[in-house]
Amino acid sequence: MKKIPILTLFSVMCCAFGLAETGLCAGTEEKMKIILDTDIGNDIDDAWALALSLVHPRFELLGVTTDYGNTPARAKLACKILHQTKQTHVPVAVGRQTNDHNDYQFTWAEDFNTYRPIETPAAQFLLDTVKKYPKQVTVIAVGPLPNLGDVLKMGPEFEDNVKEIILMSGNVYGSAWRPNEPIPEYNVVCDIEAAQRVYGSKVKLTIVPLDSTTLVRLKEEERKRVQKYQSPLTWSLECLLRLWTSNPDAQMTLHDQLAMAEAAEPGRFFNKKADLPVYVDDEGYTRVDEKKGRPITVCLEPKRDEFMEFYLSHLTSQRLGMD
Ligand SMILES: [Ca+2]
Repeated sequence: MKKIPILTLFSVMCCAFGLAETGLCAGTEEKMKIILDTDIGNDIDDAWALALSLVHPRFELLGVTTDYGNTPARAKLACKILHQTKQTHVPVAVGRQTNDHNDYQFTWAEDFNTYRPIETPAAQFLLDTVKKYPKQVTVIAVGPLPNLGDVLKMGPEFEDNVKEIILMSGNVYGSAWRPNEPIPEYNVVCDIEAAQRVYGSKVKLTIVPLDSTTLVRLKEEERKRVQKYQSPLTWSLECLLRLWTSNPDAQMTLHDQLAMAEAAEPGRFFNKKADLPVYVDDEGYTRVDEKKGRPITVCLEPKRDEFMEFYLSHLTSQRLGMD
């Protein structure tokens, strides 16, 4: 009789009991090597996206690189979250600092030095890591793009060795904020030259644009579900959310988490994925143009409730740092 591998058997059982639908048995799949490139500390969604990279069983987080603005302060936030959740095997690399602005969330970690970033700058760390694991590393970038712009400028090795890039980036047709009126999206417009370099590279590229992300906001009862779970991770997320919101009723838009979810389970959370010839113009618009663009996968029409259940169930699936 042909033997069935134990992992295969477990996968079948997961499916039989519906666990595959939740993604909570995804640990049976091969791990996906990822680097998260983030402007954590600006909007609140970055910290909450980092959280998903820690708890989703499919991800093997090889490192966090901080991008744009006050990158050392951003790195302190990432380091403190990793410390609180006992994930200090994950290195944090500081990106090129472009200003010294002080974002509200920085106060949560400004005196934190227990776990420190590595000495290697972010662009070099990106290059070293993709060379160490050729064609195996997915970079998920959820901020402006100086680090990726810098590493692409360093020569062809990054392009040749990275597996793919997934961005929270751009605005193609419109958004919940401005239907049928695309705007220059923040992550693009902060460093247009870097964005042009990334969009114009030969790397396999997927974007989750404002068209989708602005449709996904956290309801108060969903926030309470995370709050009530009581883990080092959810305590950290709630602290940062309070610092970010001047108004207690303010809602988070889940821009960056949606890009992270697309990495975890490609296509599951969108009704439409289109390969479109996209390029970044000199004002920071992401334009569809057959002549100027190259094929980029654009994630549209998010399945808001399915994504949210997936996301919240993972945030409340394990208490990292308490065992
Ligand atoms: Ca971000």
